[in-house]
Amino acid sequence: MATLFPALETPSDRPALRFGDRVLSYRTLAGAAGALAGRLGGAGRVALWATPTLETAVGAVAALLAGVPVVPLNPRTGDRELAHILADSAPGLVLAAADAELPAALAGLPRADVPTEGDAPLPAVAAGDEDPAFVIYTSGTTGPPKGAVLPRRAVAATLDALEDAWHWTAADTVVHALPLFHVHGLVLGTLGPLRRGGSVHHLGRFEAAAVTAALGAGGTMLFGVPTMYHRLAEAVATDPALVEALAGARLLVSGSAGLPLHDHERIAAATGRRVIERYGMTETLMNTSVRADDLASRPGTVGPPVRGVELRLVDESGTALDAYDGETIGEIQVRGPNLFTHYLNRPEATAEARTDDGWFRTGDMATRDAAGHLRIVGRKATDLIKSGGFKIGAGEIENALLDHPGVREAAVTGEPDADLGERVVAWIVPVDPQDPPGSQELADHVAGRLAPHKRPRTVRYLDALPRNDLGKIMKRALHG
Ligand code: MCA
Ligand code: AMP
Repeated sequence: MATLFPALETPSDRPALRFGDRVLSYRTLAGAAGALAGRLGGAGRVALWATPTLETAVGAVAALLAGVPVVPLNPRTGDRELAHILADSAPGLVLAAADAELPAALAGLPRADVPTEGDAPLPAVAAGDEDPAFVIYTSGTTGPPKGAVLPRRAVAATLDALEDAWHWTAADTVVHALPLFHVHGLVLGTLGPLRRGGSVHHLGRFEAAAVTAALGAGGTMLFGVPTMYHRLAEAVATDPALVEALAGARLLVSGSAGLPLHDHERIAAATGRRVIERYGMTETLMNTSVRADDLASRPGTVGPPVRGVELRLVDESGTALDAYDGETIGEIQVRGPNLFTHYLNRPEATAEARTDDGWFRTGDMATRDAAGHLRIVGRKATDLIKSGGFKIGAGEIENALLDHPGVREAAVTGEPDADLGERVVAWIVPVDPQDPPGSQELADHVAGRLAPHKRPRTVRYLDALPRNDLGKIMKRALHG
């Protein structure tokens, strides 16, 4: 296949990556990534210690140049989840910044420090379109996260479809503060600009002042999850510099969860700018987006399918709906070059995810209006929680909580949260009602085993969980 990064073939001194104060030009990126790529051939899969740093971006580019699949690791992953990901993906090497301290679980793996300078030539492209580019772990309703295997053509197809939808060019600088171990921050926010020959400006961590400065310093597009736009919507009331910065951006893009209308409205009222939403999923990369030239469309929709994506709504029997009425609700199913190939080591889950004729079942429920614009209204599975834009399975948290010696029974649900969209709530039946484990202790327990973003933000104690005649926990009764 053709290279994923044409701009590396004729390197220039234009900035490719900026992380805080550290900047790498296309020339230096090509030289550094080329040097690392030359050492990766035959490594099998490589794990990438995905701190929000230059090194993570260089490491991902190097592995893609070498045709070696990348398994991004959340550097905050707890011990149990990390052990699962390592056992499941069996990387042959870990890529990390030279100053990164790696946990004991990675000590047995050879390590390659990611360089940020070098002048090696690019390796010849050895990988094909269907070869894997990434294995990205994503939560399901039960059990540990599954590794979605994303082929190189899916990465190329999705980024090129967004070029079309967003009029994305080499002149754009994408500003963001997203984590680099998921599709949003890594594929869209980092590889996206590099595929166009444009720039990335990563803020390190999300803060309104940093957004203001980066947009003021030449940023043209802002990518964020709704929690970030919610915080900006709060801030615009008292921050004229932020208002000016947002008003001057070419495109404000939100995704990973739905952006509430109230936040849309507050940002539009203060800045005169419309935040556009796009809808994607780890397994499918991007499915739909409001187009850059369609800023008049109503907030709250995620737009029509992007180029190359076939999309249908189906009813409960799996029959395709032909309604374009903005009312009839069906499950979104998609087909196209943007799709993953399989879940690593999970043939049954892979088979279940698709219909016999190759449509991927997203589990998201939506309506579609006369113009073909989707409005997402919910999810089929109540056991999937979206908090801060992270997908979190209730089952994995329940299992972690049940490992705590003070917990007899546990159920996990999501509750609406103005900042996070949804908040993880744990319902606990303690072993000793007189001396239950505290909420902070349970949050630390989950954060240490799984990841901090999966920790319960609220813990409620019960004498017993509501169960039906078959003994199944009735989660709907919990909130009643
Ligand atoms: C708190 N912390 C803890 C604990 N409690 N650490 C260990 N144990 C604990 N008990 C730490 C955290 O690690 C963090 O450290 C700090 O305290 C604050 O964490 P937290 O409260 O969780 O942060 P937050 O304010 O809730 O974060 C909001 C956020 C974040 C920044 C918006 O949710 C975020 O980055 N979301 C992005 C999600 C995303 O990229 N999703 C894409 C996947 P410290 O202060 O040092 O940081 S979806 C996708 O890819 C699809 C394809 C799509 O469509 O996009
Ligand atoms: P993940 O599996 O973490 O990649 O998350 C994918 C899920 O995020 C989708 O299945 C949707 O439920 C949700 N999602 C992503 N973008 C949007 C959006 N713009 N509006 C509503 N939900 C979204």
